[in-house]
Amino acid sequence: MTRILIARNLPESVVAEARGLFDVTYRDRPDPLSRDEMLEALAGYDGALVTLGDAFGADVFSEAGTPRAKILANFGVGYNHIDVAAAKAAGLMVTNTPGAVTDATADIAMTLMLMSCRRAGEGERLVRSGGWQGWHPVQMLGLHMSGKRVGILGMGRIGQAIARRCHFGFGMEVAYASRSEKTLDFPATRCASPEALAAAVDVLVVSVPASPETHHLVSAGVLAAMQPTAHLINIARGDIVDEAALIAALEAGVIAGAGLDVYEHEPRVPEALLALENAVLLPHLGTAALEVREDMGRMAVANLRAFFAGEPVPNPV
Ligand code: 8YV
Repeated sequence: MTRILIARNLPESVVAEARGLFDVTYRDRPDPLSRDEMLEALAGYDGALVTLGDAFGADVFSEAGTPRAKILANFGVGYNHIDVAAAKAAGLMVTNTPGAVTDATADIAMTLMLMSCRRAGEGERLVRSGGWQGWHPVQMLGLHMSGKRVGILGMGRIGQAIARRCHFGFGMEVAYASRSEKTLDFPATRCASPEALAAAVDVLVVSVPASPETHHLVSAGVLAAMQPTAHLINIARGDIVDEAALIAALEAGVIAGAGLDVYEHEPRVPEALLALENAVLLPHLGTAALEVREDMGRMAVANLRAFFAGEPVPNPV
């Protein structure tokens, strides 16, 4: 029977489904695979269901030689922790879970946008500290989102879901920067570069996949192009934003605020960022809802099932 490693704790229904199809070894733990465990996953199993933090770099594949494993089914849409070219060279297919993550991730973008623009994190800390002196007409004034301009950096599935929420829900004007012109069912202006987009909007949302090309795409220069009243939101991957430059921009008032769900070196969040009142910080909650994680798990298992049945795999990357 096909041997599958499930590398991380998952919703029970997903594990049960996988057990119905395969000889499953279930590593019911929250921490990523160690290097030895990655090598064992490649040598001792036909395939593995892996996720964020399981760092299958080129070095792991070269040490593994000719692996037994033929597929890594990633639980998540982002697969920047896997060197896909090296995996393919070692004879492995990589799959992911697009679609299942879209709405939940867009919702977290809106959560961060509202929290950052309306100073909700700061307000909650004020109430909890016992320091709130009572309502007054000019207390904690934030940025009113209705009618403002939102810039989507990366207009893929998640970017479009965010843009739709902004346009239809908040009456915002949408602009975007993307490698290709998109056909959209709502009005949106395409900007020529991240800098041009940054300069044109009140809220800039990072929604591009992580890759060597997008590393530090939101640079000190892009931040400097933003308005001092503007907010940056990142729900993609931490290293797309130059975190040190962001901290400097928030400290100096180059931008008004930031809402982050992801960090350059997760789970490490720099002290300087923790100290900033104008930063809203979430612990990578993008898809953190049971039914979403179940859908992601079902997609990952469906990729494994199709692969071993010799059928076309639904979500190859
Ligand atoms: C996942 C995500 O929950 O799907 C993604 O790429 O960023 C998340 O929301 C997690 O990162 C697993 O990939």
